[in-house]
Amino acid sequence: MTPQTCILIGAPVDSGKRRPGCLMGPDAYRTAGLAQAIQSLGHKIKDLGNFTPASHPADSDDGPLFAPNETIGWTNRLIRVAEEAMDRGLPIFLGGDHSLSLGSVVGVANHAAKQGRPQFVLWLDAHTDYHTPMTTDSGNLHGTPVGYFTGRPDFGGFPKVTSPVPQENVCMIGLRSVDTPERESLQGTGIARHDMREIDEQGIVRPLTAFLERVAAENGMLHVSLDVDFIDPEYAPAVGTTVPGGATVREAHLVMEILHDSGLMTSLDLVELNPFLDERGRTAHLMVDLCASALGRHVFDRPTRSFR
Ligand code: 4U7
Ligand code: MN
Ligand code: MN
Ligand code: MN
Repeated sequence: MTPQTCILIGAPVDSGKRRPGCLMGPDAYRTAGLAQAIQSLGHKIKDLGNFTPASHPADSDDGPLFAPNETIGWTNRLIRVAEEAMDRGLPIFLGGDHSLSLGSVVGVANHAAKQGRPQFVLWLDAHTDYHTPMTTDSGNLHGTPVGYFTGRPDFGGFPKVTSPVPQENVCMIGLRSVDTPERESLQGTGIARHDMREIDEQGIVRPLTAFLERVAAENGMLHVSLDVDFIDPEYAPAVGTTVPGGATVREAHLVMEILHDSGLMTSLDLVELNPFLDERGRTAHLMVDLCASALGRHVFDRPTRSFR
């Protein structure tokens, strides 16, 4: 990979669910040595520090959704930050819970539209996060980003999504917890959904490389959204929504290594880390190591692998 300028964007978003702690994520990544790990691979770092939500009305305790106004404030802020960062390098969004992707993905997709290039999204998660504010039972907006950036209706009060990511450009890997309304609305969409059973039976390389070949063929931009709960809680305990039966450490690294080989990734979210639930920083360190793999850390050189 040619050396990149990696733009670190601290997004201490904690409004996407009730259990607090993700706001400590950005500083945990810094403490775990994210910048140093990236620099040691020959890349440049620009750390923009931690952002705050755009001004928004106070949230009330009644209503079916948790903290919608604060999440709208974050979405407004992160769309702008993402659009600007895309002109300057490879943005890495340091979460923060997954509701930050309402902003990060819409922002990078707006940028891609300006360039006249299609936006693709690789969603590494136990969950599909395909709810809308109307279908969510929990009221937790970290379960809605894919619904939002693919242009589902009922996101009243949120910024209008002018360049929705086409369903066919979204690939989900790692799934093992999908709510009934999500399953029903995913039915018949073009969103590629690979559950853990498929990974067990076929391996993780096949769905990934098939997707990357499409990104390459269409000269697409590729946003990667890595939810901590993609990985099995045995190795990544610092997350509020643990689901057993997730990706192993090696499966997760292999995804990142192949992403690096592809040279296709143009932006990255590291989300849902709750350092309050961690064991001596091991989850934060694992996420830093995965990010390093995506940016070129390897044991031995290999013949270059082309997806074009
Ligand atoms: B995450 C859930 F009900 N689907 O809507 C919901 F199972 O960003 C979980 O992927 C959402 O961690 C998980 O609350 C959101 C639940
Ligand atoms: Mn998620
Ligand atoms: Mn999840
Ligand atoms: Mn979660």
